[in-house]
Amino acid sequence: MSAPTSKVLSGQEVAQHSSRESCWIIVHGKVYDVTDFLDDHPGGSRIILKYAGKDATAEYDPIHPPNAITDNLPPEKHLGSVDPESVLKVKVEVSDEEKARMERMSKRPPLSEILNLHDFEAIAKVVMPEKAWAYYSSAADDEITIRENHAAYHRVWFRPRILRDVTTVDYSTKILGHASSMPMYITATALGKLGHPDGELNLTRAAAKHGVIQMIPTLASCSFDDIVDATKPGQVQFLQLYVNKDRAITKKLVQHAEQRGIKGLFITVDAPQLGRREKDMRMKFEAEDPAEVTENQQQDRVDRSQGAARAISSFIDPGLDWKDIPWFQSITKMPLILKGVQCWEDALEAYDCGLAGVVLSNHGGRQLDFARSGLEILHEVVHELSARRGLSFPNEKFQLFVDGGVRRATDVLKAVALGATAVGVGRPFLYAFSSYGQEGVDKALQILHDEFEMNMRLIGARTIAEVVPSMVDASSLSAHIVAVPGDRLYNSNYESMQHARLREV
Ligand code: 173
Repeated sequence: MSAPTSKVLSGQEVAQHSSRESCWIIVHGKVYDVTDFLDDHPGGSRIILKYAGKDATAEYDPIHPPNAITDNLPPEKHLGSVDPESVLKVKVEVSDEEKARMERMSKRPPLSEILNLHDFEAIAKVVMPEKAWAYYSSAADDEITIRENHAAYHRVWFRPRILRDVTTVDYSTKILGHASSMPMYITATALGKLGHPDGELNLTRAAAKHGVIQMIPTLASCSFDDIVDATKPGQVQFLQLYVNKDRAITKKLVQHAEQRGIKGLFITVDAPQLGRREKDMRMKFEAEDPAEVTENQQQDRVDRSQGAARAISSFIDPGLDWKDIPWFQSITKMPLILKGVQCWEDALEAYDCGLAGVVLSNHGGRQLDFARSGLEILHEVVHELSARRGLSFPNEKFQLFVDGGVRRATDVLKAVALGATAVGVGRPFLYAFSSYGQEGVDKALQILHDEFEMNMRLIGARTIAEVVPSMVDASSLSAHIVAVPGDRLYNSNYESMQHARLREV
């Protein structure tokens, strides 16, 4: 950790260290000597050199975990703080593209005209910075799985019950024993500040208002403690965990989370290596100035073509194994859930290991392309665990969750009917806060509430316990070719991938 130094430097002094030979940068009012670190920066040296001698906070913030710099630089490289008045602002010319984007921002429809979760995506696509949109929306390889995640819901149809008094309906439930106003939670998504300066705090605040649970990502843009500090009394949060090769770091993080009151640990098991998200990768190439690339190629040893996510995920341990499970059980009393289970065999193993549940998920289609949808896996897991262990679902002791592709309360109700305790929703909330900040997330949650209320009545269920398997026909779920009417809203938001193109000279 940093040796606190009280030295105050002037911006002019910092500005003199603006070269590869001596490179200082300012982040959050602190000055760091990163000369020796340049070649080790996972994102390459070029981006740091752009800010040499200057304030790099705005570039640094969205794509780095908050402590990245203090954790990676030895204390003697922490040079002190800087007199803010004397700092040269990096002159960022507002590009024509950015001006056009701000213009589009000013034309957003009022929230009262946003009717469903698809609408947020349609607005986000045109008002977000291109790179941020590419990062959030991209998925693995040919993006087949991301689309299948949504399409799978079209292969399950309702068998509603009638003439039940549905004057009042209650769709609240319990997730890992904690109250939730709906059978859904806000799932973990990285790098919230790419979409909005308040990042994940938009989700924390809206979750409190609507009585839903937020899963905090390991790779949030806001610090873990800031996200926990933003809760209201009694508000429940879970933590998504990427397991570090250095288990001491993971142990510290997990125990800190438990001590701060986190109520469930969701260990990600589907990302031993980050998937190729080509839309995101192509954006990186297009953003580069060809002249600069050639000039610096020799000096830049790190392959940055796979973007910030790949760079900051290098700590994730591909060696994670079933053998590690007892260790997790020994370091925490929090319920442990595996996130990213994709077949009944692994769900069964998780149950036999004494875990609290599994998330049947393919990481929003961002990892293995042609991974099946969570909904399809759910159906199989319920069947096999009932047959092999006599379990019935939803089950309090071993809970099944699903995520990916959910846009409507009807989607959630289908998963609940098939045995899920709750369903995770990720991207729609990113799009909501990227286009409207916290109010967007509030509105998205309100839309889901309204959809639940109506659809509970229409299927004839007064409580979540009454949403049972016989209320759905899932006979086509695992048939991957079934003609159903296309979802026009979803399809018009889906942005086709692009081929490589000739450069404009
Ligand atoms: O899906 C992701 O983008 C993701 O999980 C991730 C992993 C590492 C760094 C940033 C994001």
